[in-house]
Amino acid sequence: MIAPRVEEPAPGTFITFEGGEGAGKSTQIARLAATLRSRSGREVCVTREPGGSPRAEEIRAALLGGVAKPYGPFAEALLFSAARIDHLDRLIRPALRRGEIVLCDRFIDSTRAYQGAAAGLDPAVVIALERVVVGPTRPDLTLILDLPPEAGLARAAGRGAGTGQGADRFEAESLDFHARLRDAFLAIARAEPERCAVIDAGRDPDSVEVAIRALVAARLSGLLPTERSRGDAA
Ligand code: T5A
Repeated sequence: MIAPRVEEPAPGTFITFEGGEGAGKSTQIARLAATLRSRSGREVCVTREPGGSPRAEEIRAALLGGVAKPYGPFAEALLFSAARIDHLDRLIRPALRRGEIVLCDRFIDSTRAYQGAAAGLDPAVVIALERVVVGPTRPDLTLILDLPPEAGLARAAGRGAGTGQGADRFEAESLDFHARLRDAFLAIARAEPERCAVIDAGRDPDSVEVAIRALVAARLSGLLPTERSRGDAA
């Protein structure tokens, strides 16, 4: 018999970034990481899904190359889950146990939105997978970068221009698929307002960064002390 895994609450802080293609997650994660490194006094771990650990990166290459597409959304969800198990065990949970701030580019909400809402996998299956794969390791805050799909896909295409890289497995889906994704992320935010916040990602990168900093400061007290309060404490 497999004994249930009992987990102590970890002292770290887990922040995930979600949204459609090209919403600006990687750009904003890099900016927030730099801010947190200079102002929080804590270690910051930046990671992504699918991927984040060597084995999970191997699964990422297969998934984004479309290897699992012919098997359908359930099989794809199982592969995302396999990558997530390794990522959680090897990187995320150890970092949280050390008290670090973990910034993760996509996590469970991407499975809910892409394989669930957009590709049609039964929500009960998605939730069951979450329960066994993620267990209690849930984000403290999820920032959903919201953008019309046309704009996000144009950004993603612009980034790939001149690199010889075409659209990946999910970027190549129909506009209707990407519209369902956007609706799904907004529905997740409405259903879990304590965990999630929606950011208007259609603005310039500096304005989006300011909005994200304000949200992090408001939602996670003590993580981003102002210059003034740090000076007062010194
Ligand atoms: N997936 C993932 C699932 O289907 N299920 C799952 O469970 C999980 C975890 C991952 C794919 O896997 C799927 C979802 C994805 O399709 P990926 O390459 O990591 O693939 O895809 P994305 O996460 O979408 O990464 P992108 O790099 O495409 O988008 P980002 O990170 O949101 O955007 P970013 O920062 O790289 O910016 C894109 C371009 O826009 C510019 C940037 O300079 C860059 O050129 N930009 C802006 N331009 C104007 N204004 C702004 N505010 C801008 N911000 C950035």
